Amino acid sequence: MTKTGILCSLCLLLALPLSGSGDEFPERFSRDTAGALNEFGCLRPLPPSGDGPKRLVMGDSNGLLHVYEERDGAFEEIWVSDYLEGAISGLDVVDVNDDELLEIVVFTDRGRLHYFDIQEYNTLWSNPPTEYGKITAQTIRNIDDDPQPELIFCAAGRLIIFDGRDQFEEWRSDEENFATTDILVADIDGDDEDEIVLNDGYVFDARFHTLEWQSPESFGERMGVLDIDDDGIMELIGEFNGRFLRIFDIDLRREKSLKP
Ligand SMILES: [Ca+2]
Ligand SMILES: [Ca+2]
Ligand SMILES: [Ca+2]
Ligand SMILES: [Ca+2]
Repeated sequence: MTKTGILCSLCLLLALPLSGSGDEFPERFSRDTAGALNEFGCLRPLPPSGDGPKRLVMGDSNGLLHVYEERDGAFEEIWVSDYLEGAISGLDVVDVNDDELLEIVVFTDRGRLHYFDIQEYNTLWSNPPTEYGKITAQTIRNIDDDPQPELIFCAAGRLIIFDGRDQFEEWRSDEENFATTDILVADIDGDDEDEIVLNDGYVFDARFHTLEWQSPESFGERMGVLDIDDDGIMELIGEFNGRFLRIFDIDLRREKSLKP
């Protein structure tokens, strides 16, 4: 692969939506024309209905969810939610309840979870207001034997695994001091089982939730994975201060040596 090819792959990996079940962003939302838009965690494309216009869903820091529709080359707001009790800190468009329809799943800074349908934007479900404290990081993936995805998030310093369809907490960590702001799920040690990686340096087995490694140092603010030495095992690539990249061999439990 050329140097440019590797860079493109890196950018793609770092910029991919968390679960990727929604439509792709329109072509013109590239880095060149729209800045970092398609890397934002609170902005996602919505699948158009039939041949209908493109739509976007965006959650803002005032706790409102907006849906925009493309009209004559620009976007216009066609729906806005009620106040969702807390700044919206993450969202995804995913079939969260395994009924073969996509939902909008919203996480707020103050521990609220909300599901919306993508036709009329009705609220399908919300968790109780005081169930969780501050949610600092989240992702949605199927990490066990049941077909529905799990919501994997850090709330009030704990790692929580939450069943997406039946809406109950499957597991929570004993540790309650995580300062996690990014969560990644991938097989990063080559044993064919996924790990849950917290960017503040913790690696859990995704299925059994055992702590596999506590790194003495953070993995950066954002994380991506790519096998860059063709050994069949993903390397973890962490971004620090919004720019600097460091590469970790999680299977060897250390930063990768890249000296020439
Ligand atoms: Ca669904
Ligand atoms: Ca599952
Ligand atoms: Ca693994
Ligand atoms: Ca590798």
